[in-house]
Amino acid sequence: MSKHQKPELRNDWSKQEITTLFDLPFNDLVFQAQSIHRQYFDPNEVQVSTLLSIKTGACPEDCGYCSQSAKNDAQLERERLLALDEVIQKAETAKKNGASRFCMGAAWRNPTDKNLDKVIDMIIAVKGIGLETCVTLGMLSNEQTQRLKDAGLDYYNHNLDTSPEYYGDIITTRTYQDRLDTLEHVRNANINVCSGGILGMGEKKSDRISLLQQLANLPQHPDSVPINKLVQVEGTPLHGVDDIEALDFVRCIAVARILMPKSVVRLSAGRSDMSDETQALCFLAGANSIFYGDRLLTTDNPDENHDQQLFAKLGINTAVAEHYETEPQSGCGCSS
Ligand code: SAM
Ligand code: DTB
Ligand code: SF4
Repeated sequence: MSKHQKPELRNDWSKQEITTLFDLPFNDLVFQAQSIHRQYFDPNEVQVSTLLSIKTGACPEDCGYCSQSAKNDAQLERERLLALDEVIQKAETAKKNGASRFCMGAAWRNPTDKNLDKVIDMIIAVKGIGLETCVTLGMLSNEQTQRLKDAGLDYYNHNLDTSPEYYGDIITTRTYQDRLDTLEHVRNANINVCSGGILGMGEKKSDRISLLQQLANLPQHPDSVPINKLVQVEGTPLHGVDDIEALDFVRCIAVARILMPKSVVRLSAGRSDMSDETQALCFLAGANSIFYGDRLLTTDNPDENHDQQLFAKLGINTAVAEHYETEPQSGCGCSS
């Protein structure tokens, strides 16, 4: 690949190729990731999304990481589906604070058609405020996905979470194939796919490689790839599991950027216990999106002031809307 040529998008990555990337010296890996990043994106721009839990807790699924599973013992106030005016108020605040996208999450295995009617009203109202919309509602049928598309939904978030090999240790109430099927429905309806995973759940390096391979070898790369670091919640089976080392987390971001050059890679949950320096390395490795606002779904996130200060220190601007792809810059960012 010449310096100015955009890397081809591939969907046939082998585990060996991905392992070779992981095993590169750190500086070589991050340099390669940043060089590719510059082919498709402004290196100083980050997209910001604000999250809202529109229906909290009492979820029938048994995801071992999640505060909202009825099968876990996390202390959580459960809430019914929020009223439309409350959602509008939160979205207006998010817009005022500078978010470009509003993501609404519900603790469902899948939405009922009646629930979907209410979520569709929310999507229409949030779009009316001038924000992009994303929802994460669990599994979807083809018909439900089409209804969301007709309502104007921009993104659907549905994560693979981990490797197919480790998956059964984390969730037993739905299969990996169920997740792939929902992603296929979303793709078929032409809604932008947001799909990624969680690191720091006690997985091996081979699981990280396998998760990234699954994402990169989907028929189309997800438009958005959230890389979450487990937020450990007391009362969940994964509370107390060994944390992922910061530099290993950065390596995963870099490999995601190299495998999926055109996807927006989101440095997602887990920033509250990451140093500014680790986050800066994640941006250097190709992360170009975050969740913005002091709350994720049920856990804390850095507040807006902190993120504004970090962006100012790094000279980062926030992107106004999606598809902020820029003209390619030189491969290494140098003037030669
Ligand atoms: N119930 C829906 C589902 O699971 O598809 C949507 C909401 S669910 C909370 C959305 C995603 O949040 C999960 O797939 C998982 O990747 C992420 N997540 C949940 N709890 C987390 C935690 N404690 N730390 C990091 N990520 C988490
Ligand atoms: C995603 O990948 N991460 C977000 C969003 N998609 C829905 C959720 C993170 C949840 C963190 C734990 C919580 O706040 O409950
Ligand atoms: Fe339910 Fe989603 Fe939490 Fe799993 S991740 S328990 S499906 S809310």
